[in-house]
Parts: sequence; C-alpha cells; structure tokens
Amino acid sequence: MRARLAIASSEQQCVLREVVLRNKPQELLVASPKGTVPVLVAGTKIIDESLDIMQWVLTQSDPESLLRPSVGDLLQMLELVSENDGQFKQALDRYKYPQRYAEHVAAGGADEYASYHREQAAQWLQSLEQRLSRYPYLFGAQQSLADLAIAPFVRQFAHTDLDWFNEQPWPSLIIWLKRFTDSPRFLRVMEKYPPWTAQQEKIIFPPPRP
Ligand SMILES: N[C@@H](CCC(=O)N[C@@H](CS)C(=O)NCC(=O)O)C(=O)O
Repeated sequence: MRARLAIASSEQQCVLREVVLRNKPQELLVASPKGTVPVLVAGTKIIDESLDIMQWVLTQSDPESLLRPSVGDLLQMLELVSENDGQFKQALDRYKYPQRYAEHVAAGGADEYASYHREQAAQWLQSLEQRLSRYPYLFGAQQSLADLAIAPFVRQFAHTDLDWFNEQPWPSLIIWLKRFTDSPRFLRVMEKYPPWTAQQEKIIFPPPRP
C-alpha cells in the first residue's frame, strides 16, 4: 500500500505483479531472496523495502512535495516512520493476530494478550493525536511522506475493532485517518488484482483516474 501510494503520487507508472504470499513466484525470489513484498525492479536496481521504494520513487518525481514537508524535514519524517515501524507495528501485529504468538497462552489467553498490545499501540496513537492537534497532517499543513507511510498502519489498527477506535479521545487522528481513507488516491490504490502469471497481460499501475 505504501509503495502504491507513493507511485500514484509521483505520477509515474509501473508494471504491477500481484503476489500471493502462500505461493511466491520464483521470479520474485530471484529478484529478492528475502521474499517479502513489495519489491520494485527498475532496470538493474532492486528495492525490497517499502519505505525505500517510496523514497526512490519520489526522488524521481514528487509533484506533491511529499519529501519536503512544510514543518520539519526528511530526516525527522524518517525518524517518525521508523518509530511507527518498530514498537507500534509490533504491538499492532500482536493486537490483530494474537493467535500467531505462542506467548499469548502464558499471558492469560488471546483476548488479554490482544488488549495488552492494544494499550501499547494506543500510546503511540496518542502521540500522533498530539501532533495532529497542531497541524492537519503529521508534518504541517500538507500531506507528506510520513502521512502516507504511517496511515496504512493506523488504518489496520482502527479496523481491528472500529467501534473501540472511534470511541477513543483522538478526534484529530480520527479525522486525519478519515481524510486518508476517503481520498480518491486511497480508493485508486486499493484496487484488487489477480495474482501474476507468466501468461498474464501486463497490468499498468496506477489505473487511469475515473
Ligand atoms: N519492512 C518490510 C516488510 C515487508 C513485509 O513484511 N511484507 C509482508 C506482507 S505485508 C510480507 O511480504 N511477508 C512475507 C510473507 O508473509 O511470506 C517492508 O516494509 O517492505
């Protein structure tokens, strides 16, 4: 989602190959043996971390100035994203999929384990709420790389229990997330694609604007 958001914003196009993780094509593993998605192949360059893809794509073309926020700079944005990708992402995964973590049994069951990690994640969301109570976006008046890199994870958190999320005292965060999910860009990158096969016709991403 991050990579797609950045490509759509950069107004560049790529050939998209959808991957089903249970059935990774050999071509993916040849390009990137670590076998995670997304992977961007640009000539001889292979980029297999979503944040690196965002940065590389936006360095080629950045019509919305996502790399140049009105408040702060790229380094500060990367620091915030790295905090998001560390503790918050860890807590989010444990809240969303407690059964995947064997230690949930020792922690008193999946529900208790999930709610403990929800509380951990909530501390991060509270800090985002504070930022967003000052400016409409994480780094000022305009959307930036940080917003597009972090919002998909906050959306995952929110959708794990939407009623609970909407009851939290996070008015600015809730508006920020809604602005993101209501945006035409979001709907455009959410389109579903069939898994890639060697016989498939090339799929160009992003799709044309409606
Ligand atoms: N830090 C990596 C994480 C990528 C990642 O873990 N992606 C998941 C899908 S969202 C994946 O490919 N998992 C591999 C698997 O489940 O086999 C990035 O942001 O690109």
